[in-house]
This record gives sequence, structure tokens and C-alpha cells, in this order.
Amino acid sequence: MSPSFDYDTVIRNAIIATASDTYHADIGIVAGRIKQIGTGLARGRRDIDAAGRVVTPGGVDAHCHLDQPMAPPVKLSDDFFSGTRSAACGGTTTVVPFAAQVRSENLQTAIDDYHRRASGRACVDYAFHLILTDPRPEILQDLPRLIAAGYTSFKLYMTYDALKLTDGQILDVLDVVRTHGGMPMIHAENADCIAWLTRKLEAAGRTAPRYHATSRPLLVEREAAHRAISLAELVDTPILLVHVSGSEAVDQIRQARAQGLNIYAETCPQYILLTEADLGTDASYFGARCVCSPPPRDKSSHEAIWQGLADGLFSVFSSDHSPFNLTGDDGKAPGGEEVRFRHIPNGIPGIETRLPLLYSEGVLGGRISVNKFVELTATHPARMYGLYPRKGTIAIGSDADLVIWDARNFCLSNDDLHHACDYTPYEGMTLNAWPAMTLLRGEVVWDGKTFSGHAGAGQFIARGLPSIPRVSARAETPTDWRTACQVS
Ligand code: DUC
Ligand code: ZN
Ligand code: ZN
Repeated sequence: MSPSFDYDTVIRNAIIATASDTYHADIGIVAGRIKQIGTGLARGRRDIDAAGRVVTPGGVDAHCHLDQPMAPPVKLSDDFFSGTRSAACGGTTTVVPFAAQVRSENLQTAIDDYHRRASGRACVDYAFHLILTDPRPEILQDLPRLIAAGYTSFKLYMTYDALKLTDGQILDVLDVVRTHGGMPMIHAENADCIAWLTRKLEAAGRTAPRYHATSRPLLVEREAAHRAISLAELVDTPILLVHVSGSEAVDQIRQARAQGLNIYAETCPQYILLTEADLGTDASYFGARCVCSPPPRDKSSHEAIWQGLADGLFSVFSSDHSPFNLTGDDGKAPGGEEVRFRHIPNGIPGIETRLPLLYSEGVLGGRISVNKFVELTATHPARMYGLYPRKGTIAIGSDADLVIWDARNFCLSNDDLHHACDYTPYEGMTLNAWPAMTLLRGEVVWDGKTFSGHAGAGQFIARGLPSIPRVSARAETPTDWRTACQVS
């Protein structure tokens, strides 16, 4: 007689870390979900011994770009297969990339296109944020339907000619989201300042990659962050500022939250680990590999970001994975040419290294607790974007998305990564941790050496509304202008 098992898999003797607790227990998994958490669980069909190992929820990378169309010849190096394979090997089991509206087209067209790109290709679970580039009245009218269908977050750009919205357009979107729910995500950089500085720098012959940072000083982000916060205050609705990089923007967010405004913020590994020096010298094009927007900053901004990670100013830690190859003609050197900094594709890879970098530098480096790590990389991203409690925690009923950690020293090399990008900005860095195992809905997709997932294993997730704790319990009193605008 074949033995019967209570569980498909049991992770035994784990040191379970959630956003709130750390404790020893076994995790029993049935049909991809966590069925039981306790000590001395009955045998599973498969038993995995995690003795002495920290086990965290699978990461939720709430900001990454996969297979997003670019202006030819430029192309992202990762599609949904290679990007999500890389995510899994670095401990991330849910990704939320962007479906970008092409101006003059509608949002459903963008959504349909992204489903085609992801379906049958994704190796981990996925959802889509929408990028709104043309919020004309019929698009705004369609938003409530899309929110109800599970597309509950919207990226709004204050820069990039092909993407940016005016302040008035941002107000229009915020007003709809205030009524119907969802989370506006704002890319805050002042477009006119960047354009003006870029012209000045080019006129002076300063076109090397390093001048990308010169064209975006801290105040460019600070001013736009302040403006975005003011727009959110006027409409009286929460926003999330994405990829916050500099100490001056951090100050703006701190002041807004001290006033009780529901301003949330995200940051990324590049803003605690890379500096402007990584953009190289006048004589070198190699710095193009670290060109991203906002640009890497300095040590004093790193400190401000670390402080914000530790004290709750930041809710979300994402990769902003946006990979372009250094070699070839579709990446950092478009057409194979060393171009002026304004033409270098913005973005760096990081979907696989996001969790190990924060675990190594933050948790093992003594800057944040393991519980804060879980909050920033899984629980709050899941809450912010309507994936919780299915994703983002270790709890009975949640998907069995789990990472078993291995604390070991090694030197990071791009050869060990699983993306389709020909470099990592963190080449040669010593890391102290890497996932020993990643499970997606109970299936081992990474065992520390080999990717064992497959294209099409990832499921699309229609998301709910945010369930993130509010910054303030401030009573929602109608503003004067709203009262005045009410039709009697
Ligand atoms: N900046 C963005 O806003 N998105 C992708 C990458 C980047 O550098
Ligand atoms: Zn952005
Ligand atoms: Zn981005």
C-alpha cells in the first residue's frame, strides 16, 4: 500500500521571517498553498530540511520593465521568459511590470498586447501596472472598468517626451483614482530642467555618459517630488513616488508625511549602492552601463535612503529592472554607436540581485531587520498593489511562494545570473547571501544552482485595491474647492 501524505511538501525546521515576526516552525504545503504552519508537522510527499535557515516570503518586484517596446533599434534585453527566470533565481516569485499606453491608443490595447507578451512565457506570477500617456476623457472614463478588472495602479511620468503628462493631466487621473481606488505611481523629475541642462551641456561639448547625472541634479527630483505631493494634496488622494534617489526628495516626502499626507515612496538598489562615479569619466563610454533615471547619487543620499528604509519612510524596495545590453546595436550603444548621453537608453538590470543585495547589505550589514526586509520586498509591495494576502507573506491560505536563504560569501559575476543582459552593475561585489531555494506556489523553481521552473508556469493575477496602512488617520474633510464645485 502506498503511504498517504498530509502535505505535498513540508519545509521543516525553518526560521520563518514575516514582516512582523521571526519564529521556528514547519510549513506544510498542499496544492500550492500554505496549509499549515506549526512544529512537528506530519510527513510530506517531499520534505525539505531548512534547519538553521531563514525562510522569507517570495519577493514581489513591483517595478520592473519586461519586453516593453522601445523606439528601434533599442530593445530591452529581457522578455517575460528570461526576466522572470532571473527573478526566480534571485528569490522573486511575483513581478509587476508595466503595460504602456501608446498615445492615441486605448488602455485595453496595451493590456491585450502585454498579455500576449507574457502568456506562456512567464516563469513566475505576474500582474501589470498601466502607464498612462494620454489621459483624454474617454481613457479616464474607462479607468473604473479597468480598476474593477484588476489593473489597479497607474504610472504617471513627469518627464520623457513620449510619456510625460502635464500637471493638469496628472490632476485628472488623481481625481478618478480618488473616487474609484487604485494607486498612482509618479516618476518625479522636472522635464524642462533636464531639457534645458542637456542643451547647455551639449553646447559645451559635455556629452559623455557621466553628464547624464549632471543633467539631473538633486533639485530636478526634489522640485518634481514637491509638485507631485502638492497635486496629491490638492486632490486629496494617496500617491506613491517611484524610484526615489536623492536626499532632497527624501526631505520632501518626510515633510509631507509629517503633515499627515498619504505619500508613499519606493526606492531601488542603485540608490544605495551606485554613485555618480559609476557613470565614469569624460574619456569613457563604459559608464553608460549605469545610466538610469534618476541617476545614481552620492554617499550622503545613500545615507538618507538607508535611513528611510529603516524608519518606514519607504514602503517598497523594487529593482526598476530595465536591462539593455552593453554590446550589440540594440542596447546602450544604439546602432553600435557611442552616442551623446541624451540618447543612451535609461535603465539597468537588477531583477535577480534585488533581494540578495538588500539581504546582504541591509540585513546582514546590520542596517535593517529581517522583518523590515520582508516588509519592503514582499509584504508592502503586495499590500500597495492589491496582491495581499495571497502574496507577500507566510500565512495559512497564502500562496506557498517561499525563499530559503543561504548565508555565504561570494563574488557576484554576471556569468552566474539568469537574465539576458550582458552585464550587471554590481560585477565583482562581495555578497553574503543568496537564495538556496525558491518555491513558486509550492514548486521548487531554483535550488541554489539550477533553474527548474518553466515558461508558462507563471499565472496572471488580477489585483485588488491597495491595503497599505495609511500614513495618517486624518479625517477626510472635503476641501473648499470640492465643496464649491458640488452641483446643488
Ligand atoms: N528610468 C525609468 O523611469 N524607467 C526605466 C529605467 C529608468 O532608468
Ligand atoms: Zn520611472
Ligand atoms: Zn521604471
